[in-house]
Amino acid sequence: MLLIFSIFVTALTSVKGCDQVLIGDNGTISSPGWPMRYPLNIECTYDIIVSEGNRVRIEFVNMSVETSSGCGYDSVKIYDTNTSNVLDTLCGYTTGQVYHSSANFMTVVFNSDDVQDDYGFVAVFSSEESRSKALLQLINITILGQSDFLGGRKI
Ligand SMILES: [Ca+2]
Repeated sequence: MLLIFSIFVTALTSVKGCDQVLIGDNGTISSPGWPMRYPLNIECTYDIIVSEGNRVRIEFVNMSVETSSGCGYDSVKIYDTNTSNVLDTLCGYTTGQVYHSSANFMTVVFNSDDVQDDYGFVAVFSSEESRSKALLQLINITILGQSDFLGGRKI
């Protein structure tokens, strides 16, 4: 619990209703009232923003959301905000799912209907280097390495 709290405070969080905007390279999101049961009839949007040039990695570490076909009753939807693609729609009791955004932001939307609550979810996010940024660094190293090599040869 202490660990979760310390991760949580590393992100700047603003809360409006149950909606949250989280700006930072590490943080935690959870359903309202966690670890108590979530309310009926809610929609909560979590906007996660990490350092520019990086991308968001999110892992669902707790999941207790009413199971239904196609998660039509209660659901956790993960959006790649940059492309508007839905990366996945979750419900039920499976944990350990990991998702990556294509840019430095991601949106998670939690919905519950008017019947049957449950304990909800916890997800931990972090910032990781995007492939294009890693590639740029590799190119820089290669070019720098080459110029050093040419300099050393004194052509
Ligand atoms: Ca429900």
